[in-house]
Parts: sequence; structure tokens; C-alpha cells
Amino acid sequence: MSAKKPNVERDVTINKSEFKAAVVRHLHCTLGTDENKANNHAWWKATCSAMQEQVLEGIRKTQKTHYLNDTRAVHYFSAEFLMGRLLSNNLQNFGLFDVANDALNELGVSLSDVLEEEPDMALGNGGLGRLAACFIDSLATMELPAIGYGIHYEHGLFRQEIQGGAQIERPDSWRDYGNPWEICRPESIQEVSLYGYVETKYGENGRIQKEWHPGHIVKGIPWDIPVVGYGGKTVNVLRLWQSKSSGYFNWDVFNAGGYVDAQVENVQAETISKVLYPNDETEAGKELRLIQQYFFCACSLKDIIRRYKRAHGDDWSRFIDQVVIQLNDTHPAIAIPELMRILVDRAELDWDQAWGICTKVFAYTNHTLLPEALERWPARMLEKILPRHLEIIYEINHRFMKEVDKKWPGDNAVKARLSIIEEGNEKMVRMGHLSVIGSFAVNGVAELHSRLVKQNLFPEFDALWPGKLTNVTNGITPRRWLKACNPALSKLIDKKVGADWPLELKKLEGLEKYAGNKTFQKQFMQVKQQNKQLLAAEIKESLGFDVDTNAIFDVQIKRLHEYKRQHLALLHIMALYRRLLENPDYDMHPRVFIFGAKAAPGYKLAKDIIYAINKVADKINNDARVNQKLKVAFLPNYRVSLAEKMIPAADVSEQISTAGKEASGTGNMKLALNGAVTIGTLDGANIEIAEEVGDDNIFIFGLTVDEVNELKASGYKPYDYYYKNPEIKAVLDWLETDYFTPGKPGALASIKQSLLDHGDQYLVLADYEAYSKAQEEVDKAYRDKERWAKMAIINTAKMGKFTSDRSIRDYVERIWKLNACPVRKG
Ligand code: GL4
Repeated sequence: MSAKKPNVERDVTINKSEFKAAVVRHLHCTLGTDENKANNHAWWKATCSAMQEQVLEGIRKTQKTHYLNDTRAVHYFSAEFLMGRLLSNNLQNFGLFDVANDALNELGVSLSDVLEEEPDMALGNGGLGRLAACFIDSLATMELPAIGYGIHYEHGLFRQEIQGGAQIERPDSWRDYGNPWEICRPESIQEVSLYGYVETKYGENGRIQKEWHPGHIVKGIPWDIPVVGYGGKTVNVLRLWQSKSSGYFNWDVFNAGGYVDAQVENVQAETISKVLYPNDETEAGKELRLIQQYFFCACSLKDIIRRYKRAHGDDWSRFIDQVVIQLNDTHPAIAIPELMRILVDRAELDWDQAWGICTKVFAYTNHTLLPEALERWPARMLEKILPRHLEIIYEINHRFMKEVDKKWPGDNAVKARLSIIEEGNEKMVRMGHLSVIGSFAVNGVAELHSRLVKQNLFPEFDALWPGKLTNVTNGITPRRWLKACNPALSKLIDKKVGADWPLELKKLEGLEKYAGNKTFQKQFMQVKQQNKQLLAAEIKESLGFDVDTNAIFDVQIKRLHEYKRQHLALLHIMALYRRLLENPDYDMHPRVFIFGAKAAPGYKLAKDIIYAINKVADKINNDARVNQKLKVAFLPNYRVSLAEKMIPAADVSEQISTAGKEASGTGNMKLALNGAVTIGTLDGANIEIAEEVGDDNIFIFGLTVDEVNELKASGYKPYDYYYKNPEIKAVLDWLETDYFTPGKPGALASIKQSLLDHGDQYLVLADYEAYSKAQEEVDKAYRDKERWAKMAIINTAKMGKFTSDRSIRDYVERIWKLNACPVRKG
């Protein structure tokens, strides 16, 4: 089994003048404009088209190679892929960034301006979707046969505007003016059934046969997005399905004068891939969401089977050798009964044979323990939309319950816990259980998280199938998250450890020996300073005020969620403000707290926290008594391309979730890789980051998982902290006044209520004092310039473990059992 490291030399050879000619040709022949008329958007499209020539060659060669070698491939099923922008990445991975830069320069165009024209492809909510994007980058880079399958959402995650401090959601339109990367593949359109009823028939041999008579059929149109590996050899694809009515247009109705009625079916069908649900870590439980999930799974399975049959006909015996499907969370879990349906009802395999195949094809990744994120569907809803699938799920469960009875005879309590069906007022189907039962491997995403999956979420499954539940720690692609987003640091690193660290991130350890070297410290911190200036310019443009680049840039970027505790940071900011007002000489190094976060539109308290951050920011930023030392910047519309600007400029990385709640985190890895020092709890991958960088190079604070559990078990009383700690009391009471919201007393009171009257579920007050002390340590450390530079360098040097190439290598060797398939010229 191998996932060998590819070499760096590239197949693509196109020089500056050829690239230039290609861009101009596309300006003329693809866009019908010319150099004098073209605006940056047109230059962007022409540059993409020039690149796409290389990319398409790469796709063709890759697919041919995979076909000729009849390779086993991984199929990454994910409802989310948070790709961000592609041009810069594709240029980097093809090794053509400098070529393009020079070519455009000669045409009088700035590549960096052109890159800014590209809308982010935001077909995901946050970490889970971005992880999928990093993984497909690594898969292509490591020359592994892989395909990503997902949904071609017309609107990705909403665009966030801030008005009067509050979040307003606006539709995202990433392809309104066409997307130059995607390739439509009408030859691979699939049809998907929905609704209807199931007929039971008796075959000639007495065999019971089930036939699903669907009430609705929709079409899935595949759009391929190229995934260019670093080095440009393998170009895999991400295949996204767009829904369309299968009838296109109901001419009979139309001719009878019912123009609007004729459109109804189209509209209904097209709604399926219309929008991404904007919830992270919460389950909406909506019918349309279930239909979305089934729609893309059914299309993808048909696509996989079509490809398999092309090589192997109706012989199913080799299916498990050729196909492995990774379920990215439970969102695609409906693929399990769908494959059973195909094998039993269509291919007419017997149940055991079909189940044998299924349970060797699927593997499942769990990404969260939060109960509100664990998907459960009302059985009634499934029965209506997918009647045959519900029957199959019952049958899977029936057989599984027998297995449980063998292990724990007569134990009804354990059966109730393990059953896919949750009994109650409303019968529910537990998709997590279905995923565990239908998969051959289940993994969590960081050591701690995987331990908690075993101990707390699925303990009996672990006992039943020892070894099935395992860990694969998350990772990030160093190509996007260092090489492309932080060119100055990358060049500095190249000089010290050579240029192949993007493929072998452990090579960054070579920086460690320079961590105490004054010259290198200076160079490293100069790069940081430059990056801070760039971000300061961004802040000025977006928010209209200046920030001091000598201040500590303290960055918290992630979805807004109570468990991530942006409000803990906010309370501390208010406390600093108060300390400065009480004592103008209060000794602290100037600091800029920088936030980026979107709240789910229906998550009231999360939106209240955004509002509070902005209101507190307004007050502080305009208060001349403190604003030399303290500023707060909430950058609107946090997204991949904004992260690429914020991360290289961060001094401090805030990773302050309640222990046990953040499954892994990946922003923590990106920030540390770029030389930010973490202030964080012993949660998710923070623990593994601490192991790598050592206790001296990270600020760990707060309750551990065990302490959290003990405190909760003993009856946590947030009011105790309120009365005991005058600073907590003062700050919480302050929220209730109209100091930050003149004329609107109480506008920020919901935060106080959640922390006191509603029980402070995430232990913000319990961790406040430890956090505040850790922040004092940060302040002290930063003032010692050499100490800080050393810490920052060691953080970069020690992030080798967190390349997504290592995660993928873990999956390949321990779960997928895949071989690399090198793609060569020809
Ligand atoms: C998440 C986790 O919250 C996050 O910690 C993790 O890094 C990410 C990728 O594994 O998955 N789970 C959900 S749900 N959304 C996430 O971002």
C-alpha cells in the first residue's frame, strides 16, 4: 500500500510569451473583447481560460491513466466543499504563478488585482467543508485516484453585511457571471426518483421482490470542477450535481395556456440544488435537506456504478476492490440504503451478499459530538420521500438487533441505545447509527475527539466491533495555507530548508535551529510586519479606521457559535477597556482584536454576539482615552479568501472552545503554520498542536474535559463566579446598560442572560479568570521581542504533522487501501 511522495518536477512547460498569447487569444476569441476594453473581470476570465487549457489536458491524461490502470479509487461524498478561489491555487500548483504574473505585467495588468475578481466558491459552511477541499487537494497532489462528489448549489453560503452592527444575510452568487472552471458533462446526466410507493411482488422462484414506483423524477446534471495537484501531474475532479426537472417543460400544460403551471415542476426540481443550508453544527431537519442529500448520493452512486460497469459489466464481485466511499459526516448516510436498494432490488443480489458489499465500501467520518448536529430524520418523512429506503433501513436494523441480542442477550436498554430507530412520540431514524453499522471504518478527527466518540457517543459499537472506531487527525493543505497565502514567508522558508516543504511539511523542522538566531528572527518578524500592514490596509478599506501594526494582532476567525466562545473574548476585551478607563496607565502592549465570523441566520444568540462585538468595537475604537492601546475590528463576510489575508498577519490565534466541544479545528493549524501563537484550551487538535510545539510555545488555559464534566456533575452555578469576581460582575452588568447602545438599554442583555439565567452551558464564566491570566502572559511574552519571535518560528517549524497529506496518508494506509497512480506525459 503506498501513497508515495510525488516529485516536484513538473510536466507543464509553458513560458511567459506563450501564456501571454493564450490570455490575449481568450480575451479575443472567448470573451470577444480586446486589451483596450478589457476590465479586470475580463482579464480574470481570460487568465482562467488560459490556465484551463493546461487543466483540461491534465484531466484528460489523468482520466485516461486511471482508466487504463483500472484503479481502485476513493469517492469522497460531501454535502459541502468550501473551495474558495481557484485561479491562484491552480497557478501555484501548476508552477505557473510567476509566469502568469510576468505575462500579465507585460500586458499592463496586475495579477493580484485580477485574482481579486474571482468570487469565492463557498459551497460549505466552515471547517467541515474546508476540510473536504483540503483533502481533495492532497489526493490530487499525492496522485491518488479520487473523486469528490457533492451538490452544485446555485447559491453558496450567504454573503454577510454588517448594518448598524448587526448581521444581514445577502445571497451569494458565485456563478452569476459564469464560472470559467466548471465543465458541464451532459453525457453523464442521471435521473433520481422521489416519493411514490412500494409494490411487493412475488417472483417466479417465490422470491419477494420490491418495486418502487416513484412519484417524481428529477435529473442530475454533473458539473466537474478541476482539482489540480501540486506539481500539476494529476488533475482529479470534483463532480457537483445540479438538479433539473426531468421533463424540462410541460408543453401540454403550456399549450393549454397554463404558462405558470408549466413552470412549477421545473421550479420544484431546481429548488433541490438552489441553496446551501447555512447551518454549521445544527440539524435543520427539513424535507428539502433530506432530498438534497439523497439527490447527490443517488446521482453519485449511479455515476460510480456506470463507471464500474464499463470495465466489469454485471459482475459485482470486484466492486469492493475498486470502490471505497468516504461519508463526510452523516449528510450522505442515505447512500447506504441506496446502494442496498440498487444491489437487492435492481441487481437482484441476495441480502447477505449485498450487505457484504455495502459494509466493505463505506467508511464514515464523524465531525462533531454536539447533539444538535447529530442528524435524525422523522421516519414519517423518510416514508414519504423515500419509502423503499425506510423499509431497507428497518431491515438493516432488524438484522442488527439480532446481532446485538447475541452479544447482550435480553438487554433491551442496550438495544434501545443501539437501534437505528429511536422510539418516542415521533419515530426517528438516527443517521449516525446507520453510518456506523453500514461502514467498515469510523473515524473521529483528532485524538481527543476520537476518544470521546468511542467513550461517550458510540461506546457499545466500540465494544461490539473493536478496532472499527479509530482516529485520523485533520490536516490542512500547506499549498494554499502557506505557499499561496503567505508568499513572503514561503520565500524565506525556501531559503532555509529548500523549496520542497509544500510536499513534505516535516521539512519545516529545519527552521527550528534558527529559532534563536537574531538575524532570522528579524527576517521572520519583518515578514509578519509586512503581512500586518497588508491586513491593516484591508481593515482601513473595509471598516474605515487605522490600526497600529506594532500592536498585537489577536485573531479569532471561525463560525460564530456559543461553544467557540467568541463572547469569552468579548468579555475580556470589555474588561481591558474597563481597566484602561479606571487606570489610564494600565500597563499593556497595544492590541487589536480582529474577528471574522458568520452566524447561522436563525441562531439568535450568535447574531446577538456579533452585534455586541460590533457595538463594543464602535465605542472602543472611537474612545480617544483608550484607542491607542485597544482596538477591535470585526471584518464582515469572513470567507476563504479573507482568511488568506488574515492568517498571515496574525500574532495570536484564539482557540478557546469549551474543552470537549471542538472536534478538531483546522484554523488553529493554519494560524500556527503562519507563525501565530495559540491561546487555547485543551480541546480538539489544540492538544496535538501543544504536543508538537511544546508548552513554552503555546498558552494553554482553562478546564480540561474531565474538569468540565466534574463541574457540571457537581452542579455548575455561574452566579458564583459573578458574585466572586468583581470584574466579571462589572462587565456583565455593563452589557445591560445603554453605554454601548446609546438610547437602547438592554440591547446586549441576552448575552448576560445566557451566561447567568440560562446556565452558561459552555462554562464561559468558569474559564474567564484563567483566560484573562493567560492573556496577561501573552502580553508579557510579546513584549520580549526575541522570545516572541522564537515562539512564532517554532510554531511554523512544528506544524509538519498537520499537513492534509499526512491525514490522507493515514486514510489511505489504514482505511482506503489505495495505491497512487502516477500520471505521465502522453
Ligand atoms: C466540524 C468541527 O466543528 C471542527 O472542529 C472540525 O475541524 C471540522 C472538520 O473535521 O468539522 N464539524 C462540523 S459539523 N463542522 C465543523 O467544522
